[in-house]
Amino acid sequence: MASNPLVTHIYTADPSAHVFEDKIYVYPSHDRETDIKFNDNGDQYDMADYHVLSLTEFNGPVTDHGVVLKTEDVPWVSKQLWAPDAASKNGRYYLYFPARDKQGIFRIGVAESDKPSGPFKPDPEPIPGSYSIDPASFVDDDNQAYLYFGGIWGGQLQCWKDNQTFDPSKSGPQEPTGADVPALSCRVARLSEDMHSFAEEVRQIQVLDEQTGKPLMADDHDRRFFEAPWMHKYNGKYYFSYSTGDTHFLAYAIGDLPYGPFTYSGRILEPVVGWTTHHSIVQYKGKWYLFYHDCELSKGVNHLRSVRMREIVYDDQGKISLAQKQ
Ligand code: FUB
Repeated sequence: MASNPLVTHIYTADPSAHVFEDKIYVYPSHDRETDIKFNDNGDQYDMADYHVLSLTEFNGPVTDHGVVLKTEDVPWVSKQLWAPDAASKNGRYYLYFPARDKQGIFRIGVAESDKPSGPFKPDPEPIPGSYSIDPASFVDDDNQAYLYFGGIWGGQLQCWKDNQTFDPSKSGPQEPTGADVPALSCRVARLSEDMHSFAEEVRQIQVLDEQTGKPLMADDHDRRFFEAPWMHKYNGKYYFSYSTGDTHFLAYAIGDLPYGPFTYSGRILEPVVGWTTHHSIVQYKGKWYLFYHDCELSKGVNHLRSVRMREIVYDDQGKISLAQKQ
């Protein structure tokens, strides 16, 4: 059973939810109408600003805090403000967002505010060494912050080698193939104390098969990482979750460290209406919630999505399932 969309006055997607100042704040993409035809590069996802939403109860009223950042505010951005996330550290708030730079290459920017509801003031340049899409921040119990990021095909992850070299010939719907070829995976770096840069070389994380202990392979499209990383902690374990892209699942893997390795542990959500699936997981007032999107409100238009939320539960082994009663 799906919940209602959080809001219906605008289309929203890619929800990153956090509890700040006793409320749930949701940092979504703001989808808009476009004449750009659907393609596997995601050109039709042509978003130009961000709103922030907040709520204090499941299925309760939602406040739209309005536009908190737009393309024109950011000197390095050319187009496509894709899935953002936010973090809080030492009383300040940080919005991380991917966009194409003036050369058409996806980078990740950071913008700062003194309030979770923004507005956010962007740095004039992207985070040095950042690339691809879908930043997801995670501040651990020891106050160390990490940024997970990456997405293949339209998100260009397959174009990057050694964190340095961008190969434009790999743009578009292509990725490594082969039953014995390791899949591409999400990237992670610890953030600097001021949250504006990477404090270390970007690493690739590994998702391991639960039986063999070997990394998932490129042909394993039902389980391999595609985009939409999220990190949360439950019972002292690190839960890395993500979209499998062209197979449309939300999957998760569990590890003992923020860097992984993570052992594949199953699916959180089956395919929704629409091509993309993207989510976040947050604890609020003792319950756990999955925020996700689908295209039911737009009657299946892939780039016009709506954010929803559902309660999730954990079993004795720490496995996730959707709560039966919503
Ligand atoms: O919203 C644009 C892109 O669609 C996101 O960056 C991906 O995760 C997918 O949801």
